[in-house]
Amino acid sequence: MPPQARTSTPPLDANDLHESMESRFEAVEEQFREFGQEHVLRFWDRLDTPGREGLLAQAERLGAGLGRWTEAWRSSHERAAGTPAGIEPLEGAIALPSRGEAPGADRKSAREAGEELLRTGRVAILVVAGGQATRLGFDAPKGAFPLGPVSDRSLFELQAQKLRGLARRYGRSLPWYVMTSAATEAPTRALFEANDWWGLEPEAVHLFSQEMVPAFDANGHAVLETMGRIFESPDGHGGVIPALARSGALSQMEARGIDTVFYYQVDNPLVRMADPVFLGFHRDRGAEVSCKVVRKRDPMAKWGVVARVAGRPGVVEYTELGDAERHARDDSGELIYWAGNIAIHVFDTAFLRRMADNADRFLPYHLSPKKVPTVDDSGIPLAPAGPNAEKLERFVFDALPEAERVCVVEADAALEFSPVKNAEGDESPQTARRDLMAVYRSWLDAAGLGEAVEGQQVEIDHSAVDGPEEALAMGARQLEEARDWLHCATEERE
Ligand code: UD2
Repeated sequence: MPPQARTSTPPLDANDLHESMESRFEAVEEQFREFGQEHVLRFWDRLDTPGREGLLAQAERLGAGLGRWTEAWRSSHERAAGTPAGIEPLEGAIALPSRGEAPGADRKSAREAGEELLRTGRVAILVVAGGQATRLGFDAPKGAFPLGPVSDRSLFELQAQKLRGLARRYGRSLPWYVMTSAATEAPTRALFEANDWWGLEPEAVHLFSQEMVPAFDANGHAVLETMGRIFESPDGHGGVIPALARSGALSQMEARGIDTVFYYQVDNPLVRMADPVFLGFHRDRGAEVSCKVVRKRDPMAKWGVVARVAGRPGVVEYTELGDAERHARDDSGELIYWAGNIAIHVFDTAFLRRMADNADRFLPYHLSPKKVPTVDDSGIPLAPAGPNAEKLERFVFDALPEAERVCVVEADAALEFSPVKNAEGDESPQTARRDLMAVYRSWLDAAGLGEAVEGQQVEIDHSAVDGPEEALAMGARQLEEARDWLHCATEERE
């Protein structure tokens, strides 16, 4: 017998195990009772040993946050619904160049400043990809969705190509921080590994997970998914800020001298990755947070708007904008609350640290109705017909009013925003592919290849060509010469 075995604690026998489990149960029961949540343990006597182990482990993990979440549910119910008081239209946004309001020289110097940040390793890329793609009805991480119009490349692969393009252009790999959740982490990691990180350096890709939180019923009771499992869902994209701190990613950025974080959502294939002009405006204007917005034309579009709330910049979610504000127009017929939030931001690392240190204060939980599987009082599974619970979510833009200075830059939706949210209709794979191809066509027009691809499906490899200037610089005079970076097909995808 090796010596260390003699000195180690002898294994617990069945009786000891039973006792230790019972004492853990008592501790958990007391903690859950304190917050009126002990009902989640009511099927304890009917669970077998592995079932009890599972529930105990979960309850012990959730115990530390229980008070915060129960209180968050209660206080959210007390907050008045409707348009926030003191809302005013946004002023001072940097307009599109086509409006002739932003001097060309300004843009040029912003681009140079942004490129300098990229060249000197001060920028990290951050994508939030922990959502469950419920509306899309896709049973895998949304980033795995096949979106390439010709190749069926996934959203993640299209983004990885853009990162390779940046590395080529700026002579260094940008670190890519990918936030997943318990719902998406394992399949996301498996996808990246199976695809050899799509040619990126594996050490430049950092997957980390957001927190999971319980959902509550109409009485503020945490919902049981099965007799032995408490229902949990990801804590919203605002969970990214505490998750960056908890996972060590934020410290890693600080240690590497990264002071600028480019943030986007996984579902927008048109994202202009680490756009140097946007990064440069952020720095030139001395902002702690910057937002890209697009002009809202349809008052019913499901985009939050960037506005001023109680004198501070903030985002008002579409569900919180009252009818009067939603439809209000100025003399020229434009919506007064026009600045649609496309969830593309730049954050200062120091700002993220400040928010993470006080996440409960700056990033409150919001409630959103959700249909969750549950059990009845006899433990029999129930499949609810409609929403039967409220999940708790943090919104990253709630941090906005805390920023010393915010810079807002208008973008052209046709070029930069076409998210994949729904299975069909607006904001679906069909519209995103259509819009992505329209962007590719505009690059091909710039390169003089527009006519040659007429009537065809097109896709461009972003790692080689990422924009009209680069398409032109390839110097291809016919399709044959563009074979390395341009893919065409005559058939339209289903
Ligand atoms: C969000 C905005 C909306 C508009 C729109 C633009 C909110 C509440 N609304 O709408 O105003 O700007 O985006 O596209 O933000 N995610 C996580 N973890 C979570 C939840 C979401 O990582 O717990 C990610 C998700 O993977 C996706 C992104 O956040 O990349 C957006 O989530 P969504 O589709 O639920 O947001 P949506 O469409 O309600």
